[in-house]
Amino acid sequence: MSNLNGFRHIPNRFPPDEQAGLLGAVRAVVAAAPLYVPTLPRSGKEMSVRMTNCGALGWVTDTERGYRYQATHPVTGEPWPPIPPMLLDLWNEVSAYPHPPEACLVNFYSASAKMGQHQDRDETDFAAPVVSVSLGDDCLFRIGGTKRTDPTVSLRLGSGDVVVLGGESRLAYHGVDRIYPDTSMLLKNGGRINLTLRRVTKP
Ligand code: MD3
Ligand code: FE
Repeated sequence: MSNLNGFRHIPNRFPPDEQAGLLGAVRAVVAAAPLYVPTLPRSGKEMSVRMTNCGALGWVTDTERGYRYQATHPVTGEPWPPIPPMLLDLWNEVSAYPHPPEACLVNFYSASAKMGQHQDRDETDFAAPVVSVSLGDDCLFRIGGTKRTDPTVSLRLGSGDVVVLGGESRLAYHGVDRIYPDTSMLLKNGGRINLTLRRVTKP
């Protein structure tokens, strides 16, 4: 694997009872900050993933203003709700970074949703890792190197899995090729939730 130093996959980091606890916290976040339909800069093309955030800053995209972090929901104009304590605890355990995360992006995938290969580079502090939690249906995740043409590896992420993207993997291209429907009972109506904890600004 090229450029995957700093990549760590922790299968089943959260047992089923803690997954249910996290899901409850995510439902409270979504009640305060509804999922919205992100659109690509300029083209206005809708992404298939639905998004919201918690934390001081949220990652958003819309046609007019493009990719950015901001302190308020792009539709309601309200501040984002706080990051749930269970996720702050996870960050303290796995990030090896001495400052708290500022953003937690919540991605919801229906059975047909995907995320194309991209780099996460809207943050100004790449010293901190990105910490990801998967809930619900399994997905096929694919990660490459820091160049779009680098070779990629695919891996299946299941409910309760955690992925830590630090070091050289922090700027690796990555995406979600597919969802495997009906592979988890956590979400009554199926689908997948991904939570990503991020440090955005330099402390
Ligand atoms: C590798 N989310 O929100 S999580 C994203 O499953 C995103 O929703 C995917 O890519 C998802 O930007 C993948 C795992 C992940 C998150 C951030 C990364 C992998 C990463 C940052 C750098 C390299
Ligand atoms: Fe990403």
